[in-house]
Amino acid sequence: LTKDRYPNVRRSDYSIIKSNHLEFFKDLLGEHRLITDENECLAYNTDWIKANRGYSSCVLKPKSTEEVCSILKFCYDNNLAVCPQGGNTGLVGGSVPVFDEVILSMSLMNKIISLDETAGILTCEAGCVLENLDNYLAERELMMPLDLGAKGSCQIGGNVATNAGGLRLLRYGNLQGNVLGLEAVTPNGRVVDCLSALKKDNTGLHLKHLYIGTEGSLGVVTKVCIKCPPKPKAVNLAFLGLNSFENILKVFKKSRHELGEILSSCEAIDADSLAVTTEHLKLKSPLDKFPFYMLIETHGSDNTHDEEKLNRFLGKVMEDGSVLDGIATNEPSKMKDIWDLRERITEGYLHDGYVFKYDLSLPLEHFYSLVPIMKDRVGRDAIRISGYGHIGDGNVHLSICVKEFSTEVLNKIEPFIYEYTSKLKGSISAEHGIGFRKTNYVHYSKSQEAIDIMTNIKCIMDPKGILNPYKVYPPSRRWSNFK
Ligand code: FAD
Ligand code: 2HG
Ligand code: ZN
Repeated sequence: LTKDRYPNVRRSDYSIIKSNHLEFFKDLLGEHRLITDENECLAYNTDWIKANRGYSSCVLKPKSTEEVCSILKFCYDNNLAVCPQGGNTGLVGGSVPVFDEVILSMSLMNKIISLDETAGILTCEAGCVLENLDNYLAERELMMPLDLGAKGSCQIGGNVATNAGGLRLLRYGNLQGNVLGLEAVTPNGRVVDCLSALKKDNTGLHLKHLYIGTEGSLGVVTKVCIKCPPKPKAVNLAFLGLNSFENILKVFKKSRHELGEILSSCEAIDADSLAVTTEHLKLKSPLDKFPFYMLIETHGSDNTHDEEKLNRFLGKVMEDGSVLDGIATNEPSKMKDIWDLRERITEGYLHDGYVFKYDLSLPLEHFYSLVPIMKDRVGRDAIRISGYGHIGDGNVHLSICVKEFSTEVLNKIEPFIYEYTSKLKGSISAEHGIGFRKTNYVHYSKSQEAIDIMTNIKCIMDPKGILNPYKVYPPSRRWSNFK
């Protein structure tokens, strides 16, 4: 990992951090919230999957919106590039610097501001860790409207910035719907107060959407106001073994009809994906080996009703042969063990080698089609090729694992995989975003007009291009417009 490891990306002419800049940050934050030590900076420079690394020598940890404003105003005036960072669990290289951008870590902005228990509306700072928020709400019989494997580290601000999807989007919807309001700071240090707690507010443009899913490229999210559903009184989980992808579709369709309003999650896993958790992480599967597995979860308010409904559904899918074996449970520890088999696949894959990751939306009938195609194209060069993900949302996670990164393998995968997705009118990034890794491929999912509008918005909101440079926007558009 050297400084020139991104041969196709040139550092733009931002200022290089100097002692007078560091003096300013030290005066503002004190010496403990300014990190300059190379070893300490390393974790902030390296992403979760260890595929992206920057070399920033300046990490800043503000504790208030006012401090974020002062930092951004100073960076803007001094032409210093900035990389906002939440829990650093992003999977597309958006959360770490590409070169020496100042890292703005939001981790100390972690206070809960208020909770309206009657309406289920939480207002908190952006650096709150998702799991902490969920635990806080659970004590008050509420829950966060999203859940993902990274919940122990990811922050609500990062979730909002990426419009994270997760395991229950099918039931609770995405953050574009659940975030009622937010506060953000512009690249030149002004506060945009859209921290509305109203469910209905059609007063002109909904500016919050400039910050939801734009990956820290237009502003830094400092506070969030979010709708929180009641914590379900009854939770049930089924783990099923199946022999074909066609049967996964049949079972999903049936689950929608039979489970109706209580269906809260529907996930699919193939045998090779499950194997990374059973082999590398030594997790135990409660079922024998099958080509495919499904997790089907229900959230409801009456366990007798839900259990009866789930059992009736399971009886039907076993009787018609689409499910070969399965277990259902509502014991919390057993449900957690089953969820671990699904949620820890990303982690398990890290033990295999280098993983080419694709996070695609595809029409349901094509959800799994790329796995056999890729097995044909990449063949023996790969250690493992597998597909799993949010079947209920049409979002497949395709992983192609090789011993170590190889351009030859990459060329067998890309741009083919994007062309394929584009032809089927899918999305080249269903939930992880564009970040640094996918900027060359935006056009496979967006028209030229749409890209022009995106770029124009970036130019208006961040005319010097100091926020998260080299990311989100296609390079050709980026450089000509911003610098
Ligand atoms: P970071 O990784 O720190 O940052 C992500 C992006 O947001 C970066 O571009 C960063 O600059 C920007 N950003 C962060 N905070 C702010 C802020 N306050 N203001 C402005 N910009 C900001 N993603 C899903 O969608 N669904 C999943 O199911 C899912 N599962 C995952 C499971 C695992 C094990 C892992 C490692 C990741 C998973 N992810 C998933 C990806 C990732 O966790 C999400 O994208 C998450 O929302 C990122 O949050 P974060 O706080 O870690 O943000
Ligand atoms: C998940 O659904 C995440 O587990 C991560 O979105 C997917 O690692 C991946 O490719
Ligand atoms: Zn996912």
